[in-house]
Amino acid sequence: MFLEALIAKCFLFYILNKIVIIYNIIIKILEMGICMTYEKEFNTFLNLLKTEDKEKSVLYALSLLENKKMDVEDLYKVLLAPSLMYFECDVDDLEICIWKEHHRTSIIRTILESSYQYIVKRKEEIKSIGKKVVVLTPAFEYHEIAAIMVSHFMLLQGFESSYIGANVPKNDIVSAIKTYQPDFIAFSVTNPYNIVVTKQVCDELKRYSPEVKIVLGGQAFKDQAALSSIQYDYVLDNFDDIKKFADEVKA
Ligand code: B12
Repeated sequence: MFLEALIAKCFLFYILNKIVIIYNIIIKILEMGICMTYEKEFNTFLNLLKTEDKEKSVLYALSLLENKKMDVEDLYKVLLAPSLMYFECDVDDLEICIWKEHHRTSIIRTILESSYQYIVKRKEEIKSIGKKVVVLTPAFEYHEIAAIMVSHFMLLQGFESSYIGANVPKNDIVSAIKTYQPDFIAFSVTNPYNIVVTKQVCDELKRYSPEVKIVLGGQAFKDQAALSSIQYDYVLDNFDDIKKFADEVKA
């Protein structure tokens, strides 16, 4: 009797847990406006990604830009970012899931780099705001998709933006700052373990190049406590914040 009650309780807890997870995913997707405007495109893209057909996935995403069904900003916000953020593995074997995730990332990355030509095409309509930004991820941080997207969003907002890579050691950051003399340096940090290294770089920048304003973003800073030890000037949460940031710092 006791055992049956315990099993029933566990089952109920399991179901409730799943409902909460699904609810959170739906809310996040709703927040990003997917269900409203681009539901069909998102589902088509996701189904192609699930088949792991790189050729079809890349061509489909680029056709949306080519046929002006979406602009670069919406492609990133509505298709590319969510397809990684909400990646769900369809098998139980963790080993398989890892390379499946890597494969999907490689598809997204190809689309991301190919979309650059559409930013170049829009160059004439983009008004320069007279500010330079260097975008990167610090040493040990390999998650770079958001950083590349951020750099592209910055270009679209009129910044002169240079993405200098992932896993960039402190000395290379200092050297890039000396060479480019940017107004801003934007860090994308995903893994909370990399807060320590971010703090070290920010301390150094504040000591030797205080004129360069530091912008932080990424999953590592979702927890406010992570920011308490770091010297920074701006913290941004998502791509929409980049527009607000550009409006604020325009020359
Ligand atoms: C792809 C991926 C990888 C790839 C990255 C490849 C690449 N070239 O970038 C690889 C395979 C390398 C990888 C490795 C690892 N990963 Co990983 N990875 C992911 C995954 C699936 C997607 C990340 C991504 O690109 N998302 C898309 C971008 C657009 O979204 P985003 O980063 O959240 O960015 C948003 C905001 O944060 C913001 N933003 C981010 N940066 C900035 C900066 C500025 C200035 C602004 C304005 C905004 C902004 O804008 C975006 C839109 O809102 C996530 C899953 C997830 N749920 O996030 C796991 C995930 C991030 N990885 C995770 C882990 C644990 C790892 C590993 C430690 C695994 C391991 N044991 O080896 C390593 C760590 C490697 C390292 N040293 O960095 C965990 C992190 C958990 C945690 N919080 O600690 C996650 C969440 C998976 C999970 N559910 O456990 N990973």
